[in-house]
Amino acid sequence: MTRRGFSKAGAAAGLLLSARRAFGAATGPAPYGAVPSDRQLRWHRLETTAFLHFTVNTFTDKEWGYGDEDPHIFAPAKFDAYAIVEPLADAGMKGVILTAKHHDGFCLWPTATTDHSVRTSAWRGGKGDVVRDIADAARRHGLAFGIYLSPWDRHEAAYGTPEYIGIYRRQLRELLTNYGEIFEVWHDGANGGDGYYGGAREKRTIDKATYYDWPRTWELVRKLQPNAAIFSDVGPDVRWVGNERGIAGDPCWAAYDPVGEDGGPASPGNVRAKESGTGHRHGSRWLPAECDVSIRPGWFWHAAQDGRVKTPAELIQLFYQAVGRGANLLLNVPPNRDGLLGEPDIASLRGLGKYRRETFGRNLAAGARVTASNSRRGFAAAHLVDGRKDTFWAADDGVLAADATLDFGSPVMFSVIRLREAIRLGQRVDAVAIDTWKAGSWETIATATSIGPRRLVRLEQPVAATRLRLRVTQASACPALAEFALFAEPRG
Ligand code: FUL
Repeated sequence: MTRRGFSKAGAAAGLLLSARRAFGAATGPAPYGAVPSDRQLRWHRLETTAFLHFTVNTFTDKEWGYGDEDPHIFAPAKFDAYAIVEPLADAGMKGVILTAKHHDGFCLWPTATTDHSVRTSAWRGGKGDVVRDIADAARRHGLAFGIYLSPWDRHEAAYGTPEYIGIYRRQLRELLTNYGEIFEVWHDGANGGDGYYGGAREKRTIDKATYYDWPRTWELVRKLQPNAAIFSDVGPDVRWVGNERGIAGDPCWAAYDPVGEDGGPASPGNVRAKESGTGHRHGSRWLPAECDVSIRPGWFWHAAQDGRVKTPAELIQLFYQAVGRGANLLLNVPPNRDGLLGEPDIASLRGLGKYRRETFGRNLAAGARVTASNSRRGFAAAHLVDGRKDTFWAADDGVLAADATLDFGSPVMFSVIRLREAIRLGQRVDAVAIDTWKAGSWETIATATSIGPRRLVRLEQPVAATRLRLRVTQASACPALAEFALFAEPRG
């Protein structure tokens, strides 16, 4: 900008400021604490995504392949990516992450970095590409596509030497340049140990803190896929929740400063997992939790587990324990040896999808008359029920407890409450209570702590109310809430 342009802009800003003072124009609250990046905001909106664990293990009945598997055993005769993704989309999944390479080192795409891939298998005469097919199917069903690339490679002879880091990065480069937009890159923390290693059949341990030189790998991801969220035990965009049961802490704060198991610096594979579930209330980094869990006991498909697929009711419970606490749910549904999802898995996914559509299809609080104990000018409490995510109710600076009352005119029956903060401004609210007006006084029906991108409160019984009050009982900065919604679960 030229100096003249600059002073013109300065004058305009000054005018705007004095106009604001004169007419009392709205000024939003200043952000509080850690705030999300645009990349993280996009990731939050996904809420539920699916994981596909699929590789040679599917055919050997193992969870961790040793790395000496013959590529020919990978033979999913009826593989149909479109059929795999359809039930995921029906369940409301907004993205799908594929194990492009698991610890056994077998690559599901025809990589130039190794012969240990679909290219040397008999499947589709060596011309198949699982990554391509799933990426295309995901897009056709409107889902984002992401990749899991195991850092630990039990097949590769160079594993444990600096040469392997080059191979890993070349594999990433192939995946991040040839398959369109990638929404998430998943680096797991299982690292080193025994394996085939090109025939050495030995144990190799690596220094988790230094071997992979993660900052440089993350730079590569940023360069090739600037919109992709990077997941690991320590982020940098999304953190592991600290368990593989799909359950977030309660509270679950989006902010987090990961610490290593011994209290020193953390790295993927070395994090105090028990703190990852709750995060840190006043942590310095916005690093939200992702809850990864399998629909079956194992991550990979095993015939013996066909009878142990989680029921729709169990998936719904997980949805509340993850998504309802502000985390994202990453639900693994492993393809079988045919290269399709199993019937019991599909049935449970359909049950989840039906429940979500029937419950969340209609917001019963929409259009309620809303008043508040305190509202900042331009940030009225009516924004809680306007159905928009970009508008919000905010209190004046310094007001840390405030309430909003919703009047429906006639009784409304509901069993789920959804709250959302205006998270661009950070996580500000510490605790809330919800009351209904009953026989002349307020009665508390629910309390909750962290909200962040969302909080779902599922009541044990449906409640009928004509008037309802949301009380922010504790906040670290004036509250800024984008949504208060009510839903009725299907009966029976
Ligand atoms: C872990 C792996 O060891 C498991 O096999 C699985 O992939 C899980 C999601 O991550 O680190």
